Amino acid sequence: MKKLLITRDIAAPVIAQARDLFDVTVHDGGALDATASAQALRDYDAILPTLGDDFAAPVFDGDLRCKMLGNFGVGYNHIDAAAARAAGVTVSNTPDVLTDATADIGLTLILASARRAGEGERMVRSGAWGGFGPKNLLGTHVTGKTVGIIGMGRIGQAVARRCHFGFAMEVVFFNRSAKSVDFPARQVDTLAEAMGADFVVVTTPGGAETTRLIDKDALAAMKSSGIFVNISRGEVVDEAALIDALASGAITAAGLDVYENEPHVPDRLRALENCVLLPHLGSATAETRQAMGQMALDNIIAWARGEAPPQAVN
Ligand code: 8YV
Repeated sequence: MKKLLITRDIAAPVIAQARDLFDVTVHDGGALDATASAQALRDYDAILPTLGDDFAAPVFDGDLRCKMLGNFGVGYNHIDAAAARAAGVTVSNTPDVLTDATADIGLTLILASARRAGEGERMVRSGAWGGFGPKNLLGTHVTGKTVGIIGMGRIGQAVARRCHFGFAMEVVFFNRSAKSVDFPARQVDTLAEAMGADFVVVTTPGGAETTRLIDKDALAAMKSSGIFVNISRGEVVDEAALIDALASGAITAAGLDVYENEPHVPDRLRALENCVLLPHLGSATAETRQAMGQMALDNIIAWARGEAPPQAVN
């Protein structure tokens, strides 16, 4: 039996199926650092890793037993897929199954940040609410506003659809290649133009090409009434510049699901009232997480049978 390492405890039915087909170890000690990943690549035939596990280029040096990484997650910026390929290791991911759940978190953050839901919750829980008031916690209207989508991939389109069909919003988007979609949405030529929308939602992949795409200058293109949402990867945004923009009032609010150095969230950010902070919940529904586990495992099974893993990325 081939040896499979699953680096976190995932849905029980997926683990049970894996145990029927492989000699399975489920790692229960949190994310793998580079030393643990390098060792795992020597000890196992296949690995089912996830976000936080360090599979940067150096871990692929030397003689590896492992030939397959079935990543749990669509984003795989924690894996150097080119270095893996060079070492003969196939990498797969889990697209599509998490698109709706992740887009729903985008809308959660648009609404929660616009309507000051975090502040309101804190007020009620702390006992500070004094009752209804015509001017209490006035937020920003969402319906009919413009949204700028940064990265019109699967998740970007799913957010845009919700904004258009659900909230009658005008959709503009910035995408590195030309893209046509089957609902009203206008592609703009510059990042700054999309940043000028009432709401900005970042849905690009992470990785070298998008690191700090949203820098100080990009944030400066936002309106002072603008609301910024990030559901992609923390490193896509210059977090310090975002904190400055929120603290100075250069932008009105933000809703974040991802951070530059997860799980570290800077004190300055946590102290700000005008942002809603979620702990990377994008795909966190029971149904979606099971589907992600199943897809990751299906790719590993295909590889074990000598077939091409359907969601291979390298
Ligand atoms: C995942 C995500 O849950 O799939 C992704 O890329 O960002 C999340 O929704 C997370 O990466 C764990 O795999």
